[in-house]
Amino acid sequence: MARKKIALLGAGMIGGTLAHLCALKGLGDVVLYDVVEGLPQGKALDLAAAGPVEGFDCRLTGTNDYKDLAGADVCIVTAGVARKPGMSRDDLLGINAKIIKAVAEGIKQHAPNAFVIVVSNPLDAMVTLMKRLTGFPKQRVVGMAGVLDSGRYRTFLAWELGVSVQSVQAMVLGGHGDDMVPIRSHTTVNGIPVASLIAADRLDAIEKRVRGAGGEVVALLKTGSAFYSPAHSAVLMAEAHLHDNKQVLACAAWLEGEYGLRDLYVGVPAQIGAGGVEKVLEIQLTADEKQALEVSASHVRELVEATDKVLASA
Ligand code: TXD
Repeated sequence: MARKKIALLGAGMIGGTLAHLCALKGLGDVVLYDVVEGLPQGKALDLAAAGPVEGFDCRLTGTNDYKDLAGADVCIVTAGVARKPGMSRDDLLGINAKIIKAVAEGIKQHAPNAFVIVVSNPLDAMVTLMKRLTGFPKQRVVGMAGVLDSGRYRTFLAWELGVSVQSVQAMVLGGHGDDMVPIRSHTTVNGIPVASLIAADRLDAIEKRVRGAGGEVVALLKTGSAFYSPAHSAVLMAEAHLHDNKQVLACAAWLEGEYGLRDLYVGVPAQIGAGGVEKVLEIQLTADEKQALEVSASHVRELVEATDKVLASA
């Protein structure tokens, strides 16, 4: 059976890590695209030489030409600028909206049947733009943020309890911003509700750290934002699609009434398989969680409106 083709739009810190992970996992042939001459080509050539060492035979190609996206099964979009210290994700909107517009047009023309995973920030607005400009169905355009935010939540809880991260199940829903919503009521340690293991004030502190974890990495790195964990998170989603393993993951999915929300992307539990976003799962939320989700969703709407203004004035 022919290998699948994964196109990575953006060959920066996350894009390069994505290429590395796709090759190591044998997910398929990889095309790295970027606007910077030589960057995708150099990373592809470098990674290819690891093939004999690690035993992967996938083809790795670097390009500055959208035509090389032809036939991609999956497109993962990290094109854009990343935060610097003191910047919010929303501050990236002006620049990244124009970049995502160009990328969406490239994908629409050259990879019209691809499953598109958007990573670029501000995530919820950029994935909305991607769906609108490609015209792809909601099943084939999804945003990556919740898998990362849930991973951060799981990690901090595991550290607090001194248990394996694999024993902690948790989801962070809502927009990928400071008002993201850790769903404490569905967070467990091997089925044990976390609220029975950790005091409420400590859980408040942990959840506050989760909301600020992206900024914490930016402040430490000073030159950019997190890239290893975002890349692993996006690859998990790509793998769920390519292997049709129907994982239920926190993803930015297009809602049409679920959770009382309509016509916008918000982080919700979604089943990812060969059909892309195959379904959105509606779970029982506490009154506080429901209200927090609505607040987060209203922030997403504001971001989408701001994006429309940026593009209208471009
Ligand atoms: O959870 C999440 N969704 C977030 C997303 C987690 C972390 C980072 N988040 C965002 O991903 C971040 O705020 C950025 O908007 C993207 C990519 O982050 P990365 O760290 O990979 O940024 P880099 O290293 O600057 O790489 C971006 C690349 C860079 O090589 C540019 O030359 C390229 O994007 N770029 C383009 N590629 C294709 N097409 C166009 N037009 C383009 N413009 C810039």
